[in-house]
Amino acid sequence: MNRSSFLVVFITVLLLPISTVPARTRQGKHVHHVNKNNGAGKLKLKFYQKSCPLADAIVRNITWSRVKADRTLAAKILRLQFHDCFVRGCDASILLDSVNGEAVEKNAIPNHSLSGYNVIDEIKSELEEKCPETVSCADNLALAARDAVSYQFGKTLWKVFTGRRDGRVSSASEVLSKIPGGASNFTTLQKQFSDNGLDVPDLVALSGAHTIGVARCVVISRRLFNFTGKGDTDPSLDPGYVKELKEKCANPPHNPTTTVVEFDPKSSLSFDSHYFVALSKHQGLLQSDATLLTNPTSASYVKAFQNFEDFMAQFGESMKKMGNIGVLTQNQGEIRKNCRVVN
Ligand code: HEM
Ligand SMILES: *[C@@H]1O[C@H](CO)[C@@H](O)[C@H](O)[C@H]1NC(C)=O
Ligand SMILES: *[C@@H]1O[C@H](CO)[C@@H](O)[C@H](O)[C@H]1NC(C)=O
Ligand SMILES: *[C@@H]1O[C@H](CO)[C@@H](O)[C@H](O)[C@H]1NC(C)=O
Ligand SMILES: CC(=O)N[C@H]1CO[C@H](CO)[C@@H](O)[C@@H]1O
Repeated sequence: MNRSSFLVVFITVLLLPISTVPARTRQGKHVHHVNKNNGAGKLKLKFYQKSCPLADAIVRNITWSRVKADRTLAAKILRLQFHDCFVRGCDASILLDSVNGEAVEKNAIPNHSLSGYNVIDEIKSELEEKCPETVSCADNLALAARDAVSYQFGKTLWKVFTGRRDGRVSSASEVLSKIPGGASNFTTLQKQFSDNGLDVPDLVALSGAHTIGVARCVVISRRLFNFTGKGDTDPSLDPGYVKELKEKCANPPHNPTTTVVEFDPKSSLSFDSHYFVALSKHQGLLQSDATLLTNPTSASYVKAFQNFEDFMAQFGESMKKMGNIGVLTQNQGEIRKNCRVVN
């Protein structure tokens, strides 16, 4: 064992509560692996307190003013963080622009409707002005996603641990297998989430992000008009809801790639627990939403999260876990000067 790995194990053992020492040290290899490859434990609150005391305020200030002017941005920015974290971890790889025609994450198919990049750029310029090369784009995005959702409440809804660093790689080819598709079944969703250290309560709570925002008709066209290839409709959908959706998405007159429908009709700008109420009435927009009713455990969370406090408590916890995925810390990666390009 070399000196640094000895130190890691030694310090880890010191930090463990006495009662768990025997069990954990037998899995010493595993503990070491976690320390080496998962920097989540190195993220902390007030990471920028000394290096950039204004960081949190700058992010909140700009995010709130942009969301105030355009309430639909809250959903955009929240979704950006999800797409960042599920591919290569929360390393701001989603923000990188293509160089020399190489397709990056934002060029991949699930990107079509992603936006909000300009807000992150605007925050970044202000951060660079006040504290050059200090605050990562990955932290910028994690804080902005929290603040975008929080605007509605006038206070921050969950704690964001910071200290992430930015990755230097972004590749379109990695996206499709990592970002769940709207037609996913429960097995696939559970697998994709557990690959990221997220369990069923996380899956259900995070799907609750669909309490805000919209989806393009194209992502539900099959479900509405050609479910099994016979011009039929998904029978698990509430018939009244189907009628509404069919009118909104009928092609012609509507262009399915540009026409959008709200995830949570009439309250798509409000972060609340109505998504779970609608879902229970078989009015979940995507098959991936509806499928949460097909598993007894997830169905029980769908029921529980109809209570806003219970939903919010789990959502905050799950966002923290999502924000930990594959983070780079300390001397890994870099602090990008411009979120769209590596240094
Ligand atoms: C459980 C697996 C998930 C699936 C299958 C899924 C799928 C989708 C799809 C297909 C859309 C519409 C995209 C389009 O119109 O092209 C969408 C939108 C959205 N997703 Fe998800 N999503 C999932 C989880 C999440 C998570 C974990 C979050 C955030 C924590 C999230 C946040 C959003 C938001 C806010 C929107 C609306 C964006 C807007 O209004 O522009 N989704 N999602
Ligand atoms: C927040 O925005 C207001 C108005 O734009 C500005 O006066 C204030 O200095 C900003 N605060 C920070 C910390 O950026
Ligand atoms: C779920 O979807 C995957 C991928 O499309 C498929 O291979 C699998 O058979 C499906 N599982 C169930 C239970 O339908
Ligand atoms: C419906 O799906 C079937 C089978 O995938 C396909 O052959 C047919 O062209 C589709 N119909 C429409 C109107 O898209
Ligand atoms: C913003 C952006 O990069 N959009 C791209 C999303 O992916 C499609 C297809 O791969 C591209 O044509 C878009 O330019």
